[in-house]
Amino acid sequence: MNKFPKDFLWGGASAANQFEGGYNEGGKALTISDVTSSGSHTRPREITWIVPKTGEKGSTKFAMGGKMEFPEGAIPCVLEGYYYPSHQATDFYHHYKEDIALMAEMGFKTFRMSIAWSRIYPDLESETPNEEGLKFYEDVFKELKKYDIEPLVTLSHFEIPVDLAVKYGGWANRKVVDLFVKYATTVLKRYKGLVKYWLTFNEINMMEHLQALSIGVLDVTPQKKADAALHQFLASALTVKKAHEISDDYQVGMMLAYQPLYAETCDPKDQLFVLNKLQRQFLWYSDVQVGGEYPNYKLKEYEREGIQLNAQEGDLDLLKKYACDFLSFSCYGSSVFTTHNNFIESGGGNAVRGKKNPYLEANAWGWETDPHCIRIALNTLYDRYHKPLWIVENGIGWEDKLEEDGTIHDSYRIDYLRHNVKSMSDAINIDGIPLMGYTMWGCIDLVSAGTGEMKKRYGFVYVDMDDEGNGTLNRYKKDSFYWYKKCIASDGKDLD
Ligand code: BGP
Repeated sequence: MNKFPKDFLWGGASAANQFEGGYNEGGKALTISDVTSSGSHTRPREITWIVPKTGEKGSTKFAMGGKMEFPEGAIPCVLEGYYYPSHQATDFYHHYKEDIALMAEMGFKTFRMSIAWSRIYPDLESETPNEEGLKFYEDVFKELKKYDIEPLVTLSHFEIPVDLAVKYGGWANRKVVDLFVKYATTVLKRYKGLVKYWLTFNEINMMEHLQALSIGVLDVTPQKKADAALHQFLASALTVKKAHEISDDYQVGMMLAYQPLYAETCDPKDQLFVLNKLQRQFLWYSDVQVGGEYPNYKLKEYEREGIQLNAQEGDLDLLKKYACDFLSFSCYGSSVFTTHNNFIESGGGNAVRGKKNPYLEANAWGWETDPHCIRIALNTLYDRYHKPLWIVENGIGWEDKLEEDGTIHDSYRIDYLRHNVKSMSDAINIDGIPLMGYTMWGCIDLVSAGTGEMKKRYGFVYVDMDDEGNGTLNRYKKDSFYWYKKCIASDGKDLD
Protein backbone atom coordinates (compact mmCIF):
# COMPACT_ATOMS: atom_id res chain seq x y z
CA MET A 1 0.00 0.00 0.00
CA ASN A 2 1.32 3.44 -0.88
CA LYS A 3 1.94 5.81 2.00
CA PHE A 4 3.06 9.44 2.10
CA PRO A 5 3.72 11.70 5.06
CA LYS A 6 0.83 14.03 5.97
CA ASP A 7 2.96 17.10 5.24
CA PHE A 8 4.15 15.82 1.83
CA LEU A 9 4.22 18.72 -0.61
CA TRP A 10 2.13 17.60 -3.59
CA GLY A 11 1.90 20.07 -6.44
CA GLY A 12 2.99 21.16 -9.88
CA ALA A 13 5.80 23.11 -11.51
CA SER A 14 6.27 25.86 -14.08
CA ALA A 15 8.77 28.47 -15.23
CA ALA A 16 8.14 32.12 -16.09
CA ASN A 17 9.53 31.96 -19.62
CA GLN A 18 7.32 28.99 -20.52
CA PHE A 19 4.16 29.90 -18.64
CA GLU A 20 3.94 33.59 -17.84
CA GLY A 21 3.89 35.54 -21.12
CA GLY A 22 3.50 39.33 -20.78
CA TYR A 23 7.07 39.47 -22.08
CA ASN A 24 7.09 43.24 -22.52
CA GLU A 25 4.48 44.20 -19.93
CA GLY A 26 4.98 45.67 -16.48
CA GLY A 27 8.39 47.10 -17.36
CA LYS A 28 10.01 43.73 -18.05
CA ALA A 29 13.18 43.63 -20.17
CA LEU A 30 14.06 40.99 -22.77
CA THR A 31 15.51 37.61 -21.88
CA ILE A 32 17.31 35.09 -24.07
CA SER A 33 14.11 33.01 -24.06
CA ASP A 34 12.25 36.00 -25.54
CA VAL A 35 14.53 35.95 -28.59
CA THR A 36 14.31 32.18 -29.03
CA SER A 37 12.02 31.03 -31.83
CA SER A 38 9.82 27.97 -31.81
CA GLY A 39 11.01 24.68 -33.28
CA SER A 40 9.88 21.08 -33.31
CA HIS A 41 11.08 17.56 -32.62
CA THR A 42 13.09 17.66 -35.86
CA ARG A 43 13.71 21.41 -36.27
CA PRO A 44 15.88 23.08 -33.60
CA ARG A 45 14.84 26.34 -31.96
CA GLU A 46 16.87 29.40 -33.00
CA ILE A 47 18.15 32.50 -31.24
CA THR A 48 17.69 35.56 -33.43
CA TRP A 49 20.18 38.45 -33.54
CA ILE A 50 21.38 41.58 -35.26
CA VAL A 51 24.94 42.84 -35.72
CA PRO A 52 24.43 46.60 -35.24
CA LYS A 53 27.67 47.58 -37.00
CA THR A 54 26.82 45.85 -40.27
CA GLY A 55 23.05 45.59 -39.97
CA GLU A 56 23.31 41.83 -40.61
CA LYS A 57 20.36 39.90 -39.17
CA GLY A 58 20.04 36.18 -38.66
CA SER A 59 19.60 33.28 -36.31
CA THR A 60 21.64 30.53 -34.65
CA LYS A 61 20.26 27.06 -34.05
CA PHE A 62 20.13 25.40 -30.63
CA ALA A 63 22.87 22.81 -30.43
CA MET A 64 22.28 20.45 -27.51
CA GLY A 65 25.73 19.83 -26.14
CA GLY A 66 27.43 21.37 -29.17
CA LYS A 67 28.62 24.94 -29.61
CA MET A 68 26.29 27.65 -30.89
CA GLU A 69 28.12 30.05 -33.20
CA PHE A 70 27.18 33.74 -33.17
CA PRO A 71 28.86 36.33 -35.42
CA GLU A 72 31.08 38.83 -33.66
CA GLY A 73 29.12 41.73 -32.19
CA ALA A 74 25.76 39.90 -32.54
CA ILE A 75 23.07 41.16 -30.19
CA PRO A 76 20.16 38.80 -29.56
CA CYS A 77 16.92 40.58 -30.49
CA VAL A 78 13.37 40.08 -31.68
CA LEU A 79 13.12 39.94 -35.49
CA GLU A 80 10.13 40.05 -37.78
CA GLY A 81 9.12 36.77 -39.38
CA TYR A 82 9.82 34.59 -36.35
CA TYR A 83 7.42 33.25 -33.75
CA TYR A 84 8.58 33.53 -30.14
CA PRO A 85 6.56 31.28 -27.83
CA SER A 86 7.67 32.95 -24.57
CA HIS A 87 5.98 36.23 -25.51
CA GLN A 88 2.54 35.01 -24.66
CA ALA A 89 3.39 31.55 -23.34
CA THR A 90 0.12 30.34 -21.82
CA ASP A 91 -0.45 33.71 -20.24
CA PHE A 92 -0.24 33.02 -16.51
CA TYR A 93 0.48 36.75 -16.30
CA HIS A 94 -3.20 37.46 -16.96
CA HIS A 95 -4.71 34.13 -15.87
CA TYR A 96 -2.99 33.59 -12.54
CA LYS A 97 -6.13 33.81 -10.43
CA GLU A 98 -7.97 31.26 -12.54
CA ASP A 99 -4.90 29.00 -12.68
CA ILE A 100 -4.31 29.10 -8.95
CA ALA A 101 -7.99 28.29 -8.33
CA LEU A 102 -7.55 25.20 -10.53
CA MET A 103 -4.46 24.18 -8.56
CA ALA A 104 -6.41 24.63 -5.33
CA GLU A 105 -9.23 22.49 -6.71
CA MET A 106 -6.72 19.69 -7.28
CA GLY A 107 -5.59 20.11 -3.67
CA PHE A 108 -2.08 21.42 -4.39
CA LYS A 109 0.02 22.00 -1.30
CA THR A 110 2.76 23.67 -3.31
CA PHE A 111 3.35 25.37 -6.64
CA ARG A 112 6.78 25.74 -8.22
CA MET A 113 7.23 28.88 -10.30
CA SER A 114 10.10 31.14 -11.23
CA ILE A 115 10.68 34.86 -10.99
CA ALA A 116 11.92 36.55 -14.16
CA TRP A 117 14.97 38.55 -13.06
CA SER A 118 14.28 40.97 -15.93
CA ARG A 119 10.93 41.92 -14.34
CA ILE A 120 12.62 42.88 -11.10
CA TYR A 121 15.73 44.56 -12.52
CA PRO A 122 15.03 45.49 -16.17
CA ASP A 123 18.11 47.66 -15.75
CA LEU A 124 20.58 45.24 -14.19
CA GLU A 125 22.73 48.00 -12.76
CA SER A 126 19.97 50.05 -11.20
CA GLU A 127 19.84 50.30 -7.43
CA THR A 128 16.05 50.52 -7.58
CA PRO A 129 14.01 47.46 -8.50
CA ASN A 130 10.96 47.69 -10.75
CA GLU A 131 7.96 48.00 -8.42
CA GLU A 132 5.51 46.72 -11.03
CA GLY A 133 7.47 43.49 -11.34
CA LEU A 134 7.72 43.06 -7.58
CA LYS A 135 4.02 43.73 -7.19
CA PHE A 136 3.07 41.11 -9.79
CA TYR A 137 4.79 38.29 -7.90
CA GLU A 138 3.53 39.59 -4.57
CA ASP A 139 -0.03 39.35 -5.90
CA VAL A 140 0.63 35.82 -7.12
CA PHE A 141 2.09 34.74 -3.74
CA LYS A 142 -0.86 36.30 -1.90
CA GLU A 143 -3.28 34.46 -4.16
CA LEU A 144 -1.46 31.19 -3.41
CA LYS A 145 -1.59 31.93 0.31
CA LYS A 146 -5.36 32.35 0.10
CA TYR A 147 -5.53 28.63 -0.69
CA ASP A 148 -2.65 27.56 1.60
CA ILE A 149 -0.47 26.70 -1.38
CA GLU A 150 3.20 27.08 -0.52
CA PRO A 151 5.21 28.64 -3.34
CA LEU A 152 8.52 27.05 -4.34
CA VAL A 153 10.38 29.79 -6.17
CA THR A 154 13.22 29.36 -8.67
CA LEU A 155 15.36 32.46 -8.96
CA SER A 156 16.75 31.62 -12.39
CA HIS A 157 15.00 29.24 -14.78
CA PHE A 158 16.35 29.82 -18.31
CA GLU A 159 15.55 33.53 -17.84
CA ILE A 160 18.88 35.12 -18.68
CA PRO A 161 18.43 38.84 -19.35
CA VAL A 162 19.71 39.74 -22.84
CA ASP A 163 21.74 42.57 -21.27
CA LEU A 164 23.52 40.05 -19.08
CA ALA A 165 24.70 38.19 -22.17
CA VAL A 166 25.52 41.27 -24.23
CA LYS A 167 27.02 43.71 -21.70
CA TYR A 168 28.72 41.20 -19.43
CA GLY A 169 29.33 38.10 -21.54
CA GLY A 170 26.96 36.14 -19.30
CA TRP A 171 27.93 34.13 -16.24
CA ALA A 172 31.56 33.81 -17.37
CA ASN A 173 31.98 37.30 -15.90
CA ARG A 174 32.46 37.44 -12.15
CA LYS A 175 30.64 40.79 -11.87
CA VAL A 176 27.41 38.95 -12.55
CA VAL A 177 27.62 37.32 -9.12
CA ASP A 178 27.00 40.68 -7.42
CA LEU A 179 24.18 41.57 -9.78
CA PHE A 180 22.46 38.28 -9.03
CA VAL A 181 22.93 38.58 -5.29
CA LYS A 182 21.42 42.08 -5.41
CA TYR A 183 18.39 40.67 -7.23
CA ALA A 184 18.11 37.67 -4.90
CA THR A 185 18.40 39.87 -1.80
CA THR A 186 15.65 42.16 -3.10
CA VAL A 187 13.16 39.33 -3.52
CA LEU A 188 14.21 37.49 -0.36
CA LYS A 189 13.47 40.64 1.62
CA ARG A 190 10.30 41.56 -0.18
CA TYR A 191 8.62 38.15 0.02
CA LYS A 192 9.53 37.29 3.60
CA GLY A 193 6.42 35.72 5.13
CA LEU A 194 4.96 34.86 1.73
CA VAL A 195 7.54 32.33 0.52
CA LYS A 196 9.49 29.69 2.40
CA TYR A 197 11.21 27.53 -0.24
CA TRP A 198 13.66 28.83 -2.83
CA LEU A 199 15.76 27.27 -5.59
CA THR A 200 18.74 29.11 -7.03
CA PHE A 201 19.45 27.85 -10.60
CA ASN A 202 17.14 25.55 -12.50
CA GLU A 203 18.93 22.42 -13.71
CA ILE A 204 22.32 24.04 -13.13
CA ASN A 205 24.03 21.23 -15.05
CA MET A 206 22.09 22.11 -18.21
CA MET A 207 24.94 24.55 -18.84
CA GLU A 208 26.63 21.45 -20.29
CA HIS A 209 24.06 21.54 -23.10
CA LEU A 210 22.38 24.93 -23.36
CA GLN A 211 25.05 27.63 -23.23
CA ALA A 212 22.86 30.63 -24.10
CA LEU A 213 19.72 29.74 -22.12
CA SER A 214 21.55 28.62 -18.98
CA ILE A 215 24.57 30.90 -18.68
CA GLY A 216 24.13 33.55 -21.38
CA VAL A 217 27.60 32.94 -22.81
CA LEU A 218 27.43 33.33 -26.58
CA ASP A 219 31.11 32.55 -27.29
CA VAL A 220 31.53 29.63 -24.95
CA THR A 221 34.87 27.87 -24.40
CA PRO A 222 35.69 25.17 -21.82
CA GLN A 223 37.36 27.82 -19.64
CA LYS A 224 34.35 30.13 -19.80
CA LYS A 225 32.07 27.27 -18.89
CA ALA A 226 34.21 26.48 -15.85
CA ASP A 227 34.13 30.17 -14.83
CA ALA A 228 30.37 30.36 -15.32
CA ALA A 229 29.90 27.28 -13.14
CA LEU A 230 32.08 28.74 -10.37
CA HIS A 231 30.17 32.03 -10.54
CA GLN A 232 26.76 30.34 -10.32
CA PHE A 233 28.01 28.25 -7.37
CA LEU A 234 29.20 31.41 -5.61
CA ALA A 235 25.98 33.27 -6.35
CA SER A 236 24.02 30.32 -5.00
CA ALA A 237 26.13 30.12 -1.81
CA LEU A 238 25.77 33.86 -1.22
CA THR A 239 22.01 33.53 -1.73
CA VAL A 240 21.90 30.77 0.91
CA LYS A 241 23.83 33.07 3.26
CA LYS A 242 21.51 36.02 2.66
CA ALA A 243 18.38 33.88 2.91
CA HIS A 244 19.41 32.53 6.31
CA GLU A 245 20.23 36.04 7.52
CA ILE A 246 16.88 37.39 6.34
CA SER A 247 14.58 34.66 7.68
CA ASP A 248 14.92 31.57 9.87
CA ASP A 249 12.08 30.10 7.83
CA TYR A 250 13.90 30.15 4.52
CA GLN A 251 15.19 26.95 2.97
CA VAL A 252 17.21 27.16 -0.22
CA GLY A 253 17.67 24.21 -2.52
CA MET A 254 19.82 23.44 -5.53
CA MET A 255 18.18 22.07 -8.67
CA LEU A 256 19.82 19.33 -10.71
CA ALA A 257 18.69 17.73 -13.97
CA TYR A 258 19.11 14.08 -13.06
CA GLN A 259 18.42 10.73 -14.64
CA PRO A 260 19.74 7.25 -13.90
CA LEU A 261 22.19 5.98 -16.52
CA TYR A 262 22.27 2.30 -17.35
CA ALA A 263 25.21 0.43 -18.89
CA GLU A 264 23.98 -1.63 -21.80
CA THR A 265 26.24 -4.57 -21.07
CA CYS A 266 28.07 -6.08 -18.10
CA ASP A 267 31.36 -5.28 -19.81
CA PRO A 268 33.25 -3.43 -17.03
CA LYS A 269 34.24 -0.83 -19.61
CA ASP A 270 30.56 0.05 -19.98
CA GLN A 271 30.16 0.28 -16.21
CA LEU A 272 33.11 2.63 -15.92
CA PHE A 273 31.84 4.74 -18.79
CA VAL A 274 28.48 5.21 -17.10
CA LEU A 275 30.10 6.02 -13.75
CA ASN A 276 32.24 8.71 -15.39
CA LYS A 277 29.33 10.15 -17.30
CA LEU A 278 27.20 10.36 -14.17
CA GLN A 279 29.96 12.18 -12.33
CA ARG A 280 30.79 14.59 -15.13
CA GLN A 281 27.35 15.55 -16.37
CA PHE A 282 25.37 15.41 -13.17
CA LEU A 283 26.97 14.70 -9.84
CA TRP A 284 29.88 17.11 -9.75
CA TYR A 285 27.38 19.97 -9.65
CA SER A 286 25.62 18.53 -6.59
CA ASP A 287 28.97 17.54 -5.06
CA VAL A 288 29.73 21.27 -4.98
CA GLN A 289 26.30 22.70 -4.19
CA VAL A 290 25.21 20.12 -1.64
CA GLY A 291 28.46 18.41 -0.70
CA GLY A 292 30.22 21.79 -0.44
CA GLU A 293 33.40 20.88 -2.36
CA TYR A 294 34.77 20.47 -5.84
CA PRO A 295 35.27 16.70 -6.18
CA ASN A 296 38.76 15.39 -6.98
CA TYR A 297 37.68 13.81 -10.27
CA LYS A 298 36.57 17.25 -11.51
CA LEU A 299 39.75 18.98 -10.37
CA LYS A 300 41.81 16.29 -12.11
CA GLU A 301 39.79 16.79 -15.28
CA TYR A 302 40.45 20.54 -15.18
CA GLU A 303 44.15 19.82 -14.67
CA ARG A 304 44.28 17.41 -17.65
CA GLU A 305 42.44 19.83 -19.89
CA GLY A 306 44.40 22.91 -18.89
CA ILE A 307 41.36 24.61 -17.33
CA GLN A 308 41.89 26.93 -14.38
CA LEU A 309 39.62 26.93 -11.37
CA ASN A 310 39.64 30.70 -10.97
CA ALA A 311 38.58 30.70 -7.33
CA GLN A 312 39.69 33.70 -5.28
CA GLU A 313 40.62 33.65 -1.63
CA GLY A 314 37.64 32.69 0.49
CA ASP A 315 35.55 31.33 -2.40
CA LEU A 316 35.97 27.66 -1.56
CA ASP A 317 35.18 28.31 2.12
CA LEU A 318 32.02 30.06 1.07
CA LEU A 319 30.92 27.07 -1.00
CA LYS A 320 31.52 24.80 1.95
CA LYS A 321 29.86 27.00 4.54
CA TYR A 322 26.75 27.83 2.53
CA ALA A 323 25.88 24.56 0.82
CA CYS A 324 22.23 24.24 -0.12
CA ASP A 325 19.69 23.09 2.47
CA PHE A 326 18.14 20.47 0.23
CA LEU A 327 18.59 18.91 -3.17
CA SER A 328 15.80 19.23 -5.69
CA PHE A 329 15.93 17.59 -9.07
CA SER A 330 14.11 16.86 -12.29
CA CYS A 331 13.75 13.26 -13.39
CA TYR A 332 11.90 12.31 -16.53
CA GLY A 333 13.43 8.95 -17.36
CA SER A 334 16.75 7.16 -17.79
CA SER A 335 19.34 6.59 -20.53
CA VAL A 336 21.37 3.64 -21.77
CA PHE A 337 25.05 3.81 -22.78
CA THR A 338 27.68 1.46 -24.08
CA THR A 339 31.28 1.78 -25.18
CA HIS A 340 30.79 -0.72 -27.97
CA ASN A 341 31.09 0.66 -31.44
CA ASN A 342 27.50 -0.01 -32.33
CA PHE A 343 26.52 2.95 -30.17
CA ILE A 344 24.16 5.36 -31.83
CA GLU A 345 22.15 7.99 -30.03
CA SER A 346 18.66 6.68 -30.66
CA GLY A 347 16.80 7.48 -27.46
CA GLY A 348 15.27 10.82 -26.51
CA GLY A 349 15.43 12.52 -23.14
CA ASN A 350 16.05 15.59 -21.09
CA ALA A 351 19.71 16.12 -20.21
CA VAL A 352 21.54 13.30 -21.96
CA ARG A 353 20.46 11.04 -24.78
CA GLY A 354 21.63 7.46 -25.03
CA LYS A 355 20.47 4.35 -26.82
CA LYS A 356 16.89 3.27 -27.05
CA ASN A 357 16.01 1.01 -24.13
CA PRO A 358 14.23 -2.10 -25.47
CA TYR A 359 12.42 -2.61 -22.14
CA LEU A 360 10.73 0.80 -22.16
CA GLU A 361 8.08 2.58 -24.20
CA ALA A 362 8.64 6.09 -25.53
CA ASN A 363 6.44 9.07 -26.38
CA ALA A 364 6.48 10.83 -29.76
CA TRP A 365 9.59 12.80 -28.76
CA GLY A 366 11.49 9.60 -27.86
CA TRP A 367 11.33 10.21 -24.08
CA GLU A 368 10.97 6.83 -22.40
CA THR A 369 8.75 5.92 -19.47
CA ASP A 370 10.88 4.24 -16.83
CA PRO A 371 8.75 3.14 -13.86
CA HIS A 372 11.77 2.81 -11.58
CA CYS A 373 13.87 5.85 -12.47
CA ILE A 374 12.58 7.91 -9.57
CA ARG A 375 13.34 5.32 -6.93
CA ILE A 376 16.79 4.69 -8.35
CA ALA A 377 17.52 8.42 -8.54
CA LEU A 378 16.30 9.04 -4.98
CA ASN A 379 18.49 6.26 -3.62
CA THR A 380 21.60 7.36 -5.51
CA LEU A 381 21.25 10.97 -4.40
CA TYR A 382 20.34 10.24 -0.79
CA ASP A 383 23.16 7.72 -0.35
CA ARG A 384 25.61 10.33 -1.57
CA TYR A 385 24.47 13.42 0.35
CA HIS A 386 22.11 12.47 3.20
CA LYS A 387 20.13 15.64 2.60
CA PRO A 388 16.37 16.02 2.10
CA LEU A 389 15.28 15.60 -1.50
CA TRP A 390 12.48 17.11 -3.55
CA ILE A 391 11.36 16.01 -7.02
CA VAL A 392 10.53 19.32 -8.67
CA GLU A 393 10.03 18.09 -12.23
CA ASN A 394 8.69 14.83 -13.61
CA GLY A 395 6.05 14.28 -16.24
CA ILE A 396 5.32 13.27 -19.79
CA GLY A 397 4.84 15.39 -22.90
CA TRP A 398 1.99 14.22 -25.11
CA GLU A 399 -0.11 15.56 -27.96
CA ASP A 400 -3.47 15.63 -26.16
CA LYS A 401 -6.78 15.80 -27.98
CA LEU A 402 -9.45 18.27 -26.89
CA GLU A 403 -12.80 16.55 -27.55
CA GLU A 404 -15.83 18.48 -28.72
CA ASP A 405 -17.39 18.30 -25.27
CA GLY A 406 -14.29 19.90 -23.69
CA THR A 407 -12.88 16.69 -22.20
CA ILE A 408 -9.35 15.31 -22.65
CA HIS A 409 -8.74 11.62 -22.12
CA ASP A 410 -5.07 11.33 -21.13
CA SER A 411 -4.89 7.80 -19.75
CA TYR A 412 -1.21 7.61 -20.87
CA ARG A 413 -0.37 10.45 -18.46
CA ILE A 414 -2.25 8.81 -15.62
CA ASP A 415 -0.36 5.54 -16.24
CA TYR A 416 2.96 7.39 -16.23
CA LEU A 417 2.15 9.25 -13.00
CA ARG A 418 0.80 6.16 -11.28
CA HIS A 419 4.17 4.41 -11.73
CA ASN A 420 6.03 7.41 -10.44
CA VAL A 421 3.87 7.90 -7.36
CA LYS A 422 4.34 4.21 -6.55
CA SER A 423 8.08 4.60 -7.07
CA MET A 424 8.19 7.56 -4.66
CA SER A 425 6.17 5.65 -2.08
CA ASP A 426 8.58 2.69 -2.28
CA ALA A 427 11.54 5.04 -1.89
CA ILE A 428 9.96 6.57 1.21
CA ASN A 429 8.62 3.41 2.83
CA ILE A 430 11.02 0.68 1.75
CA ASP A 431 14.24 2.70 1.44
CA GLY A 432 13.57 5.37 4.07
CA ILE A 433 14.29 8.38 1.84
CA PRO A 434 13.24 11.77 3.26
CA LEU A 435 11.34 13.13 0.28
CA MET A 436 9.88 16.59 0.84
CA GLY A 437 7.56 16.80 -2.13
CA TYR A 438 6.68 16.27 -5.74
CA THR A 439 5.81 18.93 -8.29
CA MET A 440 4.68 17.51 -11.63
CA TRP A 441 6.17 19.47 -14.51
CA GLY A 442 3.93 21.79 -16.52
CA CYS A 443 0.84 21.24 -14.34
CA ILE A 444 -1.11 23.64 -16.55
CA ASP A 445 -0.05 23.30 -20.20
CA LEU A 446 2.90 25.49 -21.12
CA VAL A 447 5.48 25.89 -23.87
CA SER A 448 8.17 23.20 -24.24
CA ALA A 449 11.68 24.43 -23.41
CA GLY A 450 13.38 22.01 -25.77
CA THR A 451 11.25 22.50 -28.87
CA GLY A 452 9.18 25.63 -28.18
CA GLU A 453 6.09 23.66 -29.12
CA MET A 454 2.68 23.82 -27.50
CA LYS A 455 1.66 20.40 -28.66
CA LYS A 456 4.16 18.73 -26.35
CA ARG A 457 1.78 19.05 -23.43
CA TYR A 458 2.43 18.04 -19.84
CA GLY A 459 -0.49 19.48 -17.87
CA PHE A 460 -3.45 18.33 -15.82
CA VAL A 461 -5.13 21.33 -17.44
CA TYR A 462 -5.32 21.81 -21.20
CA VAL A 463 -4.76 25.32 -22.54
CA ASP A 464 -6.34 26.07 -25.89
CA MET A 465 -3.39 27.35 -27.89
CA ASP A 466 -1.50 25.90 -30.85
CA ASP A 467 2.12 25.95 -31.99
CA GLU A 468 1.69 29.34 -33.66
CA GLY A 469 0.09 30.97 -30.63
CA ASN A 470 -3.50 30.78 -31.93
CA GLY A 471 -6.31 29.84 -29.56
CA THR A 472 -8.64 31.16 -26.90
CA LEU A 473 -6.27 30.37 -23.99
CA ASN A 474 -9.29 28.79 -22.31
CA ARG A 475 -8.47 26.16 -19.70
CA TYR A 476 -9.99 22.61 -19.74
CA LYS A 477 -9.58 19.87 -17.13
CA LYS A 478 -8.04 16.64 -18.42
CA ASP A 479 -8.88 13.23 -16.95
CA SER A 480 -5.54 13.40 -15.12
CA PHE A 481 -6.83 16.50 -13.29
CA TYR A 482 -9.43 14.38 -11.45
CA TRP A 483 -6.93 11.55 -10.97
CA TYR A 484 -4.33 13.82 -9.31
CA LYS A 485 -7.02 15.39 -7.14
CA LYS A 486 -7.95 11.93 -5.84
CA CYS A 487 -4.30 11.00 -5.42
CA ILE A 488 -3.60 14.08 -3.29
CA ALA A 489 -6.81 13.79 -1.27
CA SER A 490 -5.95 10.17 -0.38
CA ASP A 491 -2.29 10.97 0.46
CA GLY A 492 -1.18 8.97 -2.55
CA LYS A 493 -3.22 5.86 -1.72
CA ASP A 494 -5.95 6.04 -4.32
CA LEU A 495 -4.27 5.71 -7.71
CA ASP A 496 -7.07 4.02 -9.70
C1 BGP B 1 13.53 20.70 -18.11
C2 BGP B 1 13.28 22.15 -17.87
C3 BGP B 1 11.87 22.58 -17.99
C4 BGP B 1 10.99 21.76 -18.91
C5 BGP B 1 11.31 20.28 -18.94
C6 BGP B 1 10.66 19.51 -20.05
O1 BGP B 1 14.78 20.58 -18.68
O2 BGP B 1 13.71 22.57 -16.59
O3 BGP B 1 11.91 23.94 -18.24
O4 BGP B 1 10.75 22.35 -20.08
O5 BGP B 1 12.70 20.04 -19.00
O6 BGP B 1 11.35 19.65 -21.26
P1 BGP B 1 10.68 20.06 -22.60
O7 BGP B 1 9.93 21.30 -22.33
O8 BGP B 1 11.78 20.25 -23.56
O9 BGP B 1 9.78 18.93 -22.96
